Amino acid sequence: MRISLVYQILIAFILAIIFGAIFGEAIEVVEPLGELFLRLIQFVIIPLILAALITGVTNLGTGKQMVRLGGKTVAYFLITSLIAISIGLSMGFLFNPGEVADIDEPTEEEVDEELEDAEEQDDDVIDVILNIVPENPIEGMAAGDTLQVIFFALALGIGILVVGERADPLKNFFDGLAEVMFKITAGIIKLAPLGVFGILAPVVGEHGLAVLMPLLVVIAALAVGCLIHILVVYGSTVRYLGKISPLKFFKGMTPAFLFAFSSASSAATIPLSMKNVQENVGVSNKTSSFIIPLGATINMDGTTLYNGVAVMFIAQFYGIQLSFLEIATVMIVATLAAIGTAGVPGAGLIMLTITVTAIGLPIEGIALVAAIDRILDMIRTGTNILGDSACAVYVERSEHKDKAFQSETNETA
Ligand code: DAS
Repeated sequence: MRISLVYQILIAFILAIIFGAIFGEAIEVVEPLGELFLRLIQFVIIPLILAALITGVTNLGTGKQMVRLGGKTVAYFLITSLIAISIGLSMGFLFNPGEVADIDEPTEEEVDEELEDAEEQDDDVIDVILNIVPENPIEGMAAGDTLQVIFFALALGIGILVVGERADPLKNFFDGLAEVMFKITAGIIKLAPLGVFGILAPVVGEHGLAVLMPLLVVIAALAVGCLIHILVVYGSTVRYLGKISPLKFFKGMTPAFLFAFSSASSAATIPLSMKNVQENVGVSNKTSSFIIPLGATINMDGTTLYNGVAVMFIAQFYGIQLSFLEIATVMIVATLAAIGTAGVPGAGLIMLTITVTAIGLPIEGIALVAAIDRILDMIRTGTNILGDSACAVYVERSEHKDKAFQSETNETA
């Protein structure tokens, strides 16, 4: 009996939690399994993003369609990010984590440890956005800078659209490269259950309840906020804009969600997100090739929501009353910083540095949440990838009206 990938990943996810809880830090022996899988994903991700995006753009048809579809996509990303930061700030008010959490001030060494990372990231929002433009696209690709690869791919794709027929050989090359990369990726994805187990079990083993308990209120505030955002914003998107059943969407996206949750990397989840949104939800390759890689890098609702919760937590912990202007600044800075933060593990903590600095909160506050950042990152990343897929469903329906979702197959991935 062949168990579909959905259930294989679900079983691996549950086993990882059980084995991690039973064996504690000893379970780290399975870490190489997770490492191997992540390396295989990193091996394909840059050429996959490049080819998928260029093909996604060049197959959109005309430049006008590209502008219309791109406009809808970015507008959706910005609106849902603003909703996310509002929910995050509200959860901060509601759960009052800064008062409730029974933790001490971070020690000098804890602060220094976080500050050196924070100082490395002493960019402000403008620098972070400017960094999207590669000084040298090949260098950006070699460095695995997904934001710069996306900028390069969009420029090439638009260039091919503008040049037209004379660029057909280039268009055909990237169509072929995308096809080959999808095939290679499909083979790698079959190992996802092993990857989920190898990545998640050591995290569960390392983060025993002792580490999590004192900050459980922060985890709860983020988890409830993300659940509300997922059910209300994405549920409404697929139901009223995509005109498909939310149940079908959430079930279809489960493998990608579980992998994103385990790996805490939207970029590493791109292949599985594309497979699930195409095969289980019925979004066309054309729409998903454009939106999923783009969204995995510039659309991070979970991370933006987390910024709202964390800013409130730090302000409350240090007894600082945020003014309306400071709250408005957080909303704008967090939304913009999400565009410039790549979908890799820990990106949210970097973004928090930018947000905290922007309103003059004590930067030491970063150290307060650093210990449990991996757990918070899993929740944020799972939310991030669902936002990308919900956007793909909305755009698919709005671009293809009644012809949308015809590519769906019954088999779930
Ligand atoms: N891990 C990031 C991602 O891959 C999210 C984050 O760090 O907030 O989306």
